[in-house]
Amino acid sequence: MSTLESILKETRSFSPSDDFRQKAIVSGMESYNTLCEQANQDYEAFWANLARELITWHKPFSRVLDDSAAPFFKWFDDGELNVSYNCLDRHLAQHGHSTAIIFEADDGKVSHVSYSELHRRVCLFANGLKSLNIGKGDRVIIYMPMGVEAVVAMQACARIGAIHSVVFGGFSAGAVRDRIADTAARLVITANEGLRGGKSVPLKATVDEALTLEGCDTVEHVVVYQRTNGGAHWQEGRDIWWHKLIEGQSEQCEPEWMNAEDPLFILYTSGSTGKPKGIQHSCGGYLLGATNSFRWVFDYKPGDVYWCTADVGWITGHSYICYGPLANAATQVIFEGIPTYPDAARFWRMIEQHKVSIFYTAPTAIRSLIKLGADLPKEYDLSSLRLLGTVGEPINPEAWMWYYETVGGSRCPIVDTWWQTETGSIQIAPLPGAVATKPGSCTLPLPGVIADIVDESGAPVEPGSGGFLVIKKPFPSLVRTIWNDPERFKKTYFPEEFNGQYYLAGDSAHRDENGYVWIMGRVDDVLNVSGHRLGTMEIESALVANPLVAEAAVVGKPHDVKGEAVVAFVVLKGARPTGEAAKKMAAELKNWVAHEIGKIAQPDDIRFGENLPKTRSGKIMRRLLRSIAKGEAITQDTSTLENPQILDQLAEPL
Ligand code: 7RM
Repeated sequence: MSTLESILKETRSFSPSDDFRQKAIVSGMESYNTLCEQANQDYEAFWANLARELITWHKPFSRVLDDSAAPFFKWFDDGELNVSYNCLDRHLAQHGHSTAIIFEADDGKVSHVSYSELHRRVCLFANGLKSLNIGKGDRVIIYMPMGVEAVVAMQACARIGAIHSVVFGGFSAGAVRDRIADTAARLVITANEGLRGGKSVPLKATVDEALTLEGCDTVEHVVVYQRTNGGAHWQEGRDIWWHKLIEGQSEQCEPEWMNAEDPLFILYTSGSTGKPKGIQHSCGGYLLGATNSFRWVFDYKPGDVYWCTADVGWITGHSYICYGPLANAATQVIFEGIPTYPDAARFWRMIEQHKVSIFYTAPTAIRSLIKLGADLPKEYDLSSLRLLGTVGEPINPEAWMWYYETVGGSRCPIVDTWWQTETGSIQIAPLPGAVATKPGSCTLPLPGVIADIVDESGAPVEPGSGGFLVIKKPFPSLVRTIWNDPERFKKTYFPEEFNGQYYLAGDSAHRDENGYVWIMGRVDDVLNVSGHRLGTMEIESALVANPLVAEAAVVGKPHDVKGEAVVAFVVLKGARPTGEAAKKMAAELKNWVAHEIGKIAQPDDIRFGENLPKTRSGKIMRRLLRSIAKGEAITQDTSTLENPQILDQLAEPL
C-alpha cells in the first residue's frame, strides 16, 4: 500500500465577487501569498505578531515557540493572560451595549444578551463557583443544553482558571462517568432537563445515574440550572440550584491570570479504537488559533450576524461559538434544538428572522435538509447571507452546489473548513476574499499552516495521488497532550514512522494540480479493491450525484478475489424501497457508479435504509456499517446513536 487512487473529477471553480474581495479582511491572492511568505520567512515572528495584535496579555511573552521537549510544544510560555478577559472585559468600553448572543430556544423563544450583560452573568457565576471552592486547575464537567448558560459556564471556568470538560447533552451516563473518572472532576454543572426537538432530555437524572457508578467519588457538588418546570431528584448537600448559587454574589470577578500554557479545557474525542482521548488545549495558543481563524475564515466585520449551528459539546462549539466569536466581539446567533424541528425550514426561518450574514453548518445537516425540502429555502428571504461554511466531513459536490445556489443565491463563497478537535482551530479552508473555491475541496492551508500529503516514508506524494495528511510544523492551537496519557499522545499524533516530526491527522487526502486539498476520509476507512486503494468519499459522492439519492455511506467487506468489495448503504430522497423495487434500484445505482467513476468502484452490494447510523455530531459510523456488511453481530457501543432502529433495515439483504 503506497498511495491512494483518486477517482473523483471536479472541475468547477468559483471566485469571490470583486465586491466581496475588496471588503475582505484578507483581500485577494496577493495578500494571502504575502501572509504565507511571512510565515515562511520567520515562522515564530509570524505567530508572535498575531499573538500581540489579537490577544490582550496581562504579562507579555518573551519566548514564542519552545520545542525542547518535542512533541510537547510550548507557545508564549512566559506570557500571562485570561481567556474570559479577552472574550468579555476588553470589549466593554467599546462594545458593552452590542449584542453578543441572540439565543433562539427549542420553542422559538428569542432573547438577546449584550456584552456587558454576558460579562455580568459570567462574573456572577464565576463567583458562585469560587464559593464552592473551585479554582485554578480544578476540573469541571459541563453537561448542559445549548444556551446562553452553557457559554456562561465555560467562560466562568476560564475566568477562574478551572479546566472545563464539556460533555455533549446526548451522551449517556456511562460517557459522563468516564469523563468524570478520567479528569477526577470536583464539580458537575448541568440542567434539570434539556429540550431538543420538542422532547425533554433528562440531564440531571443522567448525572445522578453517572454518580452512582464507579470512579465518580471525586465529585463534591452538582450545580443545576433550571431550564424547564420539570423537577429533579435532589441530593441535599451535594446538589445546588444555579439561581441559588449566584444569589448575592458580586457582579465583579477579577480574572485569574493564567500562564499561556496552563490548560484551558479538555474535550474528549473518540478514536477508531480504544477509549476516548482527552484532548487538552492551552489558554494562549488555543485562544490565538480560535481568534485569528475566526477573523480570517469567516471574514467577520462589525455589522455581521454570525451563526454556527454546532453544539458546545463539540470542538466546533468551543472554538466557533464560545471562544473565537466572543474574542472578536462578534454578534452571534445560537440555537437550541435540531434542524428539523418544528419543521425542516427552521434554519431558513432563523436566517431570515435574525438577518444572519455568515452561516456555518455541517454537510450532514445540509443533506438531510435537501432530502426534506430542497425548495424550502426559496420561500424565505435569505438575502442577508454573504458567506456560508461547512465543517465535520467532506461535502460532496452535489450538496455543495445546492448550498451554493439554493441557500447562498450563487453569491456567497462557501468556506469548507478542515480541522479537528486536536488542531483546535481551522487549518485548511479558503480565505473567502482570496481563494477561489471548488465544490468538495477544502482548498488551501491557512497562512502559517505547513500541511503536506505524504506516503508511508514521509515523502510528499505526486499531485493526484492520495496519502496521509500531515502538518509539518507545530502551531499554537495544536493539542498539548492527551490528559493522563502522554505516551498515547506521542504514538498517535507524532509517530516514529515520520521520526516523530510530523503531526499525523489520521485523514487521507490528495492534492490537485492547483495544490488544492481534497480530503478522502479517515485513514482507517480506506478500501482496497483489487489492489486499488480507494477513499470512501469519492464513491459516496458519485452515489449522491444520482438525483434519487439523498445520502450514502460506503465500506469494504472481505472478498476472495478482489481483497475487498464495495458495500454501499443508501438513503433515497423518497421512500425506502423494498422487494423488487429495491433490487431494481440497486442495479440502477451499480450501473450509475460504474458510469460515473468506473467499474472498479462499483458496489457489489447495496442496502437501503431510511437513515444512516451517525454519531451525535453527524459523522457516519463506518465501523458499525463494516460489521453489518460482513453480516456480523454488532458488538460496538450503539448508545450514542441518534437512531438505533435503522440498523435492522440496513442489515436486511435485498
Ligand atoms: C471540526 C471537527 C475531525 C475529523 C477530521 C476529518 C473530518 C472535519 C472536514 C472533515 C473533510 C472537512 N472535529 N472533517 N472537517 N473532512 N472536510 N471540512 O469535525 O475532531 O470532530 O473531527 O472530521 O476526518 O479528521 S472532529
